[in-house]
Amino acid sequence: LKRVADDVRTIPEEKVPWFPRKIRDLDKCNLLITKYDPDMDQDHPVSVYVYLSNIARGEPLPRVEYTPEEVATWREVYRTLRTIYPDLACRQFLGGLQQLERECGYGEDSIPQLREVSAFLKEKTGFQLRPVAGLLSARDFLASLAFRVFQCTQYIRHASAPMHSPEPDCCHELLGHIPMLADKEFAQFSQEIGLASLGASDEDIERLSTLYWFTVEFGLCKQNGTVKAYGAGLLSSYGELIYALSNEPEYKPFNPEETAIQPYQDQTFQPVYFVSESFEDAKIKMRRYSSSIQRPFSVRYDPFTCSLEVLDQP
Ligand code: TIH
Ligand code: FE2
Repeated sequence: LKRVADDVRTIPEEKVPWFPRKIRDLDKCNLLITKYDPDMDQDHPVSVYVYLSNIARGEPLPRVEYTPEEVATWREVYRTLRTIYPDLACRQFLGGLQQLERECGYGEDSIPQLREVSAFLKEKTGFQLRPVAGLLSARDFLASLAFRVFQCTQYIRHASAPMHSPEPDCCHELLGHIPMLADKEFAQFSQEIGLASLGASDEDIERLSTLYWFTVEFGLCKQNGTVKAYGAGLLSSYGELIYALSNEPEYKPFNPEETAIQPYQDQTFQPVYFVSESFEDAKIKMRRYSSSIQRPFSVRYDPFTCSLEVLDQP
């Protein structure tokens, strides 16, 4: 499925894939890639609330009544992870989580609602949340980051597998991603990946989503001489967080050219993790990589109008 922008001037044979220009256009960025049927997946059942994401801009985020069993799953996930965060999570994550606990009702007793969390984030870094019914195409998911919009699942993993889920669920979004997105530098890093993806070729999208995978989802970074986790897929999985910092897997220094082509694993733990010297370093390297991606135009985000300026390269 490819939409082609008719309003981007290009030389004829170089078609630019359609991309959103304003935040409202994200209503069209909801292409689900897997028809994930939890009843068919016996290994990894989840209970699914299907809220389709064709929610017009401005409509309040839907509230979910979680069942007592679901809250019990959240409690177990929260409690076990909370005990190991101080040793294994990066500083930015711990700071964000503390703020969420103080200001946004985070704790083991209830599953935070996207509506409140979105309002919290908006104040911290300008990020906002949108509900999504399952896995999105990489192109659509990355495009939303360009507008500081984070597409979130709202259902929770099955009670039988609290320590690792092969698919994102609300534990992953709320515990893995949200504390990081409350950090200004990390929010910027995330948006820049999104901006680099707009109108990019399928091959570049593949490389950018691999980079996203090994940084935002499974990234490690050095802090005060020790390696800490900042990737959301680690910070929401007790099993993989312990494993990733156990010295058992392979570690490689983060280097976008190499990281972008590393094959990855989405059903079980990663065999390799990439370690950044610092956030600052990851951001600089990623920027250098992004600016090497060839596009017949350049984009600039206007935060006042939440829209893009698209400029033809001279
Ligand atoms: N493995 C993560 C967890 O157990 O929370 C969820 C995912 C992250 C990235 C892909 S699936
Ligand atoms: Fe994620």
